[in-house]
Amino acid sequence: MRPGCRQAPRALRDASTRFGWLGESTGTKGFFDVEAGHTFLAGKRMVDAGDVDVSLDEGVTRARITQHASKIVERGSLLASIGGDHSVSFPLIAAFERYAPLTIVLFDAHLDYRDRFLGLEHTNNSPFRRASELPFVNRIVTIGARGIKSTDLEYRESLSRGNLVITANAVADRNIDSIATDIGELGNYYVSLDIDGSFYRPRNGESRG
Ligand SMILES: [Mn+2]
Repeated sequence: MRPGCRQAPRALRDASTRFGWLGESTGTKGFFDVEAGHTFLAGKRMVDAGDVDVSLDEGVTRARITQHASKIVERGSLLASIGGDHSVSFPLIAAFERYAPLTIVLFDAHLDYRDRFLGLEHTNNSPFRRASELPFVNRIVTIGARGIKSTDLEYRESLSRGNLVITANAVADRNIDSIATDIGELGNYYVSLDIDGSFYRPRNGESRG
């Protein structure tokens, strides 16, 4: 049974045990990728920093996420955070103040930029709207927008703030270099990858999510 994204951290840990012996045998020598013909992460150490405890009060949970992420970011480590749903992105981004001005690169079918959802300020529909209100966030580049779940209001509000939205069709149709030119220099950036951030062109009748 796969009841929800809260299971993701555990599922990824389970899956990663298949590769545990690789890390053991290579230590910090890195990982050779046969397709890239390159060794990645040489000299780097990867640490599972555990889970953030979830409170019944979601405001407390958000504060804990920022607190835990800050400890990792402040020591200059690269933070990779996995799961729950997209609402975790706002408290995570809040930990990156030292990297101001910060650009957010979002691979997602949706903008997740609603001001309010069902009257609520913090949901998985709003993390990048809340992030856009942080004084050190420069702009948001959304890549792969598609489907009908983003509203015209959030789209217009995002653009009027100076954010960039590149649709999934544009990624499929256009030369990647010309898209990179549109995006321009990123400076410091935070990457968020949603599970539906894909660029293939759906066939007729296929769900667009
Ligand atoms: Mn999404």
